[in-house]
Amino acid sequence: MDLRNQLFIGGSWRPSSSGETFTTINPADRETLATVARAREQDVDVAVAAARAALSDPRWSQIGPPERGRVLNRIAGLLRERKEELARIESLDCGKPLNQARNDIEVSARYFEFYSGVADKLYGKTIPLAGQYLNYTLLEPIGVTAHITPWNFPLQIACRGIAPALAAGNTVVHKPAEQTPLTALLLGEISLEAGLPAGVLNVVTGFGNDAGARLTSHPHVNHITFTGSVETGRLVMKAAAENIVPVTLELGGKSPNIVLADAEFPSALKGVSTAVFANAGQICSAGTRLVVDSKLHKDFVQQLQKHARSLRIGPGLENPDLGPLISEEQHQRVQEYIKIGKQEGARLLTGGKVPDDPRLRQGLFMEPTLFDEVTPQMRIAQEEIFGPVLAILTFRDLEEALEIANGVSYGLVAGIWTRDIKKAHWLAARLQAGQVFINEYFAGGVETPFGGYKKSGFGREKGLEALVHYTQVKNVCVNIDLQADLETQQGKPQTQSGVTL
Ligand code: TXE
Repeated sequence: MDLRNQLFIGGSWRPSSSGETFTTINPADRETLATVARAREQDVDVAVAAARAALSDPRWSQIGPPERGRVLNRIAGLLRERKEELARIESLDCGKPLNQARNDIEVSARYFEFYSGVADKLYGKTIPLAGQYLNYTLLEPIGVTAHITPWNFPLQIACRGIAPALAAGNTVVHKPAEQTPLTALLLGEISLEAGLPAGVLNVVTGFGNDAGARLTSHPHVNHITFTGSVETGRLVMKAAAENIVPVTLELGGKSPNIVLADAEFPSALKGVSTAVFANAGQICSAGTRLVVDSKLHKDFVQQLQKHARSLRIGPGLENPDLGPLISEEQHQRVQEYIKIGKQEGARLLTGGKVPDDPRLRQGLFMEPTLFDEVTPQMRIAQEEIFGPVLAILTFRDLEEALEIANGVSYGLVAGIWTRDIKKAHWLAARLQAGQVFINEYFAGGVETPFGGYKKSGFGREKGLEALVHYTQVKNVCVNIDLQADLETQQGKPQTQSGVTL
């Protein structure tokens, strides 16, 4: 694949300053897919300087919100035009089934479309004050925004942060995950074609410990949006603290699907399966814990087992149900957790190994895996595995279901399956999760606020809520008291007012 082996900085392509490159593999066969430039600290510095210069470039700062919106809308259009090409590249680079990759590109386009419509609606307020004042607020861009993204939804997650940042008039430096750098580079190309001025979006492909670390500690970065692991999130936050820079962190989860005895059986079954097996379980909001009423447990699990065994595994381009895992590390990690689950005494119902199919031998595949008789304190019930592994737990009453569901350090998403609206809302009100789905999972699009409680992070992305991260409020207070001026001119004594801080 020819992806120039270059970084996208200041609207043009350039090799990394050291001339170094690295390869990205196809996880379906471990073959090299493409070679890309490896950005080091120096390259990040150049990218940040380009983004900083673009902030005051009149081609960006003066074009006005409607035109900014139009440029974003053109990006959405070009993403759609190149949907098939981008989806195939995404599928090859991260292993996901082609249809899921097609959806990723459509959602990426939606992010640009949605935020393009917001660019000219970032209104301030007028605030009535006592006395003769005109007081108003302005929403200004925050400056250079850094975006560090993971490999599970490469283009979607990038666009989730970049589109609102641009809509609000910021500039961007994006470091995609080293495992999946390809579509980010194409987004750079598309943005230029759409008329985004040079330097407004910069893409530095590289690794976390040098390029990523430099970006998060750069003194001219004004906001950091990070999606990834808790461990790296902590480092990002520490780096940001040095420069007193705000961060938005989305750090994964251990989300429960609570199935009550009166649930509509087939849709709950389908929902629970999709929640854990889509993208081979490599989703921050995957439903990786099934918390099922003990009365329903036997039947439900039997059906789920049958369903899991019927899922097709294969290379993403063949459009299977499950593609490969992203990397050797992730493949090892999932197998390690399967070992831990067995050692902890959970009952392996199905899966738990690399598929026997010789056709899949070269790839990083894992069978869909169900663990029954899991107890809440087991590591496989507490820790994020990031693979197609479901931990099954049972409950006897709603209080217990809630206690299990909330009994982890994460709080990203939760699913509830029941026909009883009172029970559903009783749970929804008490669940510690940024998004709650009732008789559904993964619903909602780019419009709905998304983010974590507890260690799943903070700040909300998507929807109008995201814009708060990419704007800063300036309050302007004007004294319009003509009478006071008159009295001062006449030499009347003025009383000194107090100070409100
Ligand atoms: O994540 P990292 P990894 C979870 C999931 C997975 C685990 C490890 O449980 O098994 O994390 O995955 C960049 N400064 N999630 O190692 O390290 C890195 O280059 C700045 C959940 O891939 O967090 C990449 O671009 N940046 C998650 C990004 O951080 C650094 C999605 C994510 O990598 C850096 C992915 C540093 N010091 C993994 N070190 C979700 N929330 O969806 C790394 N990076």
